[in-house]
Amino acid sequence: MAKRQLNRRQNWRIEKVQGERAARAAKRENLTLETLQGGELGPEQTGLVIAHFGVQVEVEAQEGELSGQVFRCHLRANLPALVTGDRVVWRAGNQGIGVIVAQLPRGTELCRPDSRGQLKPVAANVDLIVIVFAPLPEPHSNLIDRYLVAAEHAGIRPLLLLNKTDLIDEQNGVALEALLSVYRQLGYPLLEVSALDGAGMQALQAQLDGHVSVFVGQSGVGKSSLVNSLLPEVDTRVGPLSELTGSGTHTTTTARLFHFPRGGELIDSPGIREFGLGHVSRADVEAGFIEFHELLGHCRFRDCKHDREPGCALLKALDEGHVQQQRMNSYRHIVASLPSAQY
Ligand SMILES: Nc1nc2c(ncn2[C@@H]2O[C@H](COP(=O)(O)OP(=O)(O)OP(=O)(O)O)[C@@H](O)[C@H]2O)c(=O)[nH]1
Ligand SMILES: [Mg+2]
Ligand SMILES: [Zn+2]
Repeated sequence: MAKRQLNRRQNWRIEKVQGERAARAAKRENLTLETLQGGELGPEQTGLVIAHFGVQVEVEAQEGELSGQVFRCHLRANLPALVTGDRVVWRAGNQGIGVIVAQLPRGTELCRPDSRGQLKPVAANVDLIVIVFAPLPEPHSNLIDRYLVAAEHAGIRPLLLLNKTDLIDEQNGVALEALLSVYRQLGYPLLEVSALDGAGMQALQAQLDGHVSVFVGQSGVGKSSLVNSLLPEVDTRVGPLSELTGSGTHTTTTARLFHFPRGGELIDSPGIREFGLGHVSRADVEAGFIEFHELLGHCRFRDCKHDREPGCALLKALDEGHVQQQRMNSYRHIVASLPSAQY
């Protein structure tokens, strides 16, 4: 017992020392910033984060004579993690590097947990999530469904986008058509394009005009290629697929925002391996399956898990073909992957 108390006291001391050390470091950092700026900072003004690199972000000025120009900025130590699409208050520095003073409230926020389960925003203030997939790398409906749940959870409209239609052939055509038909039946907006030969690109542009969109999806589906096709002057980096596995090679490493000449913005994001939904509840997952909406609340048991319970409205709908088997499997897969506390 005595030993444990001692440990606790020791822990407390360690935490106190570490806290003091962090505070000193933060103070030092702010001091460095002030010296860096020679104590002379421009007036506070609003800006848009168009990319971020660890401790620095790229901010586009939105006011006055600097409007439209891009500046590297440091972050004040007390600021929350900023993300592409964030609106901020910043001050220009006389050494070319500015300082972010404050983050303005986000309208929307697309989040996902990182590999350690910590929730990380992916993009802020977008109103359209474009879920990109392709014949190659092979699409996974479960990943698409996860994005749809995340979109619903964030209150952001989704658009499904099949890229690389030039690669559709006899081998993959049937499976692709089956995949598309699942989402067509659900009424999701769906476009088919090819960044390579330009097919369907005008229809895509029409959907994006005037919106703030983010391209998401597996690495290698062609998100950056689509950006280059839509905005030829941009020339963002595109990478080959792995010859061995046919999967993407994670070419884009940071989300970046681009403007459309006729209004609207587009954020290209790095491809992902998997999309964890550790931050949502079982009810959120249910709400993310739009075909469940009118069924929820009609099961015999209020806490129905839609597994094998008698009188389950979802199982009945599945039986009658109103819910597609693939989507039910996907729902179960996602729920089974939730941390047990949210189950
Ligand atoms: N055949 C064909 N290939 C395409 C098309 N669009 C992109 N590609 C190719 O797909 C590969 C991956 O393209 P990227 O644009 O780098 O893919 P990405 O989704 O941005 O990948 P990450 O940045 O890693 O997430 C490249 O070799 C492109 O040339 C298309 O419409 N048709
Ligand atoms: Mg890319
Ligand atoms: Zn049920």
